[in-house]
Amino acid sequence: MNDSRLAGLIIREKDPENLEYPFSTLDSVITPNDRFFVRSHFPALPPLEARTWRLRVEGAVDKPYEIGYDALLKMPSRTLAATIECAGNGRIFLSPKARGLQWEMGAVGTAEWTGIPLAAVLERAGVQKRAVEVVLEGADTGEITEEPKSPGKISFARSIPIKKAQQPDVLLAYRMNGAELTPSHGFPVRAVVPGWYGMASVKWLVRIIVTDRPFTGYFQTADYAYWARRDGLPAQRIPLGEVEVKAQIARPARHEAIAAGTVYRVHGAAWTGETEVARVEVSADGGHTWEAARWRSAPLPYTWRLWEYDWKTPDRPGNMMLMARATDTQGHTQPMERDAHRATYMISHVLPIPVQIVPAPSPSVDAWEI
Ligand SMILES: Nc1nc2c(c(=O)[nH]1)N[C@H]1C(S)=C(S)[C@@H](COP(=O)(O)O)O[C@H]1N2
Ligand SMILES: [Mo]
Repeated sequence: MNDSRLAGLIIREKDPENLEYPFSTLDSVITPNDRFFVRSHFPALPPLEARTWRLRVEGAVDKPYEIGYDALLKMPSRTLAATIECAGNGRIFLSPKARGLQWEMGAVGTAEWTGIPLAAVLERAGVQKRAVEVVLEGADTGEITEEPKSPGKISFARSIPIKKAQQPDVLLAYRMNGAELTPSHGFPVRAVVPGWYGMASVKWLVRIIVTDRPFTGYFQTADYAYWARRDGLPAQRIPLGEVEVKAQIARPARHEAIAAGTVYRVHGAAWTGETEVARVEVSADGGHTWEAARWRSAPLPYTWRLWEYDWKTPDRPGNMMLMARATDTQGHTQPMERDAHRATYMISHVLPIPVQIVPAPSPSVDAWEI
């Protein structure tokens, strides 16, 4: 592996490959491929080749079939932008410290994906009436030896409801920002499930199983799930699904030094699941007062929107806390407090960004000499 490929990504773990986008470098809607975060659960990349790769479609269908790479690529394709956020993005903000990869704000990125709608691939098989879910299985396998432990060696598999699977925006993608998928991002074909947390977008896709009952596999219920409560009791494991509304500040970066008595352009991105972000607001006083940010990019379905806000910094040096919060078109606003029942995922409360106000630089020597 050529390590220059890692340039511009923070290594959270090398084996399995878990690489983070330095979110403070955000400057465009599309994240370049070599800066797109990587989240993989098993150390070995599955050795897939386009020439021999096969995708099997089976289960509650009339005509199970297998399709190769060239035949799949002959089907009508679509290209759409979608933001993918890992459900563990922002874990470093949890206190007490939560187990799992300590992602800051860069387990998220946006790409333009080209692929075949999953709906078309399913239609070819003839989905039966009893179908309720579609399981997507990757070729990668291994054993999870940390808690929660896996039942021996397993593959990466996740399901989505049949209704979601039949939406035309769910893709079996083979291109990312115009380029062939890289091995790390799921070559030759991956799922892209817009509006859902990243775990649904299964990489190295090799099998699609239409099921007549909910799938309850490891990555569906033991991991990437939370306890729903009934009568005050944890009653049921619910698989993570739709992304929750969220704004992140790119600049200032955490602990950035900012000059007193100036105007600083705060900027970042905001996104949500299957609806749209309606507004972003910024607070510099711990959430007592909020002011509207301006949009810096156009609205696009399933895609983060860049925003900015001109902050008049205080005249005196000291420590400050900046916050941004987003609201979606259904009126959901990010909560100030973390809901502890979500354990280690869905970190969508307002994230406080500490900054340091420092004295404005004194005029330089050159300036004096003029
Ligand atoms: N086969 C397979 N698919 C997978 C994973 C994996 O480990 N194996 N990780 C999932 C998770 S948790 C996320 S957040 C996204 C990350 O996609 P990326 O690595 O292209 O950014 O892939 C998902 N698809
Ligand atoms: Mo993830």
